[in-house]
Amino acid sequence: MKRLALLGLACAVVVAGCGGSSNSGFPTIQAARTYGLAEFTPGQPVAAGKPVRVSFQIRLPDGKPLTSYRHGPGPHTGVHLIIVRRDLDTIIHRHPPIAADGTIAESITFPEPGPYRVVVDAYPSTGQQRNFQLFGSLRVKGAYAPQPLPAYRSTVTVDGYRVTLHGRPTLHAIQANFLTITVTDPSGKPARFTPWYGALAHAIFFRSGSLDYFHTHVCARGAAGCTSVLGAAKVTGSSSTPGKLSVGVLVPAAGRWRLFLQCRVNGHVLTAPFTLTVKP
Ligand SMILES: [Cu+2]
Repeated sequence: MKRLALLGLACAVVVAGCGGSSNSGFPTIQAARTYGLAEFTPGQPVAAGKPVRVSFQIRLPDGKPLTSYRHGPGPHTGVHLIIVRRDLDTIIHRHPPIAADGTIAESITFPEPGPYRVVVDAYPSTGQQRNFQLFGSLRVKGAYAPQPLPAYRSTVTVDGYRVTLHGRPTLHAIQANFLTITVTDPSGKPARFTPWYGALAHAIFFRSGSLDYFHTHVCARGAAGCTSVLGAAKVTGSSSTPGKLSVGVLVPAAGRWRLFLQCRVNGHVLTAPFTLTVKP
């Protein structure tokens, strides 16, 4: 109950039309006076391993498509399309192009069968609104063997890069905290981060089971539009030493969370997943 009440509050503060969450079935056009996903494709299960065109528009409360999005440097621009398998085994994160008529489309190859949650995190340039999320789902054909959430591990190796979480702060819901994370390249040297989708690192959080979502960033020094806001709490990551990140954690509810840390090193985009426990 507490969790739901807090989430409701966060939605009311951050977003005018926080509706649109559908945990099952395909996205539908929302009722009047809320933002919604429209013209979402694919509307049918798709094959794994083949490119699929994922496309949609965001519909405004007045029924028109949203065509005006924030742009510029920094990560808080346009539309972030984040698709996770329900068991949090796979994540896809893109910032697709937006056509003049508001159509957003991206070609995506889904690696594995199963049910996926679609999160559209939008940064409109109009109104007072910061950003808001809309949700959908899609299914990739084939047998789905859900994986249990892995136990906590402090080091994850991706393509020879070692991503290590140092210390283990006690994390609480709706309280900003920081994780110190280092990344070394295959030769053991500190990684050099280069901006990807406007940030040195993206930290995408999903809660196991309910798939609640939050997203924070680490930006280059002096970058604008890098602070994530949840109700009255704010967090901005930083990186002052090569290979080292101070990653902001801010999540709406207690539980077990998957953190997908993404950064670009030597032209490589790395995705390092960590399991985190967040207390009430
Ligand atoms: Cu991001």
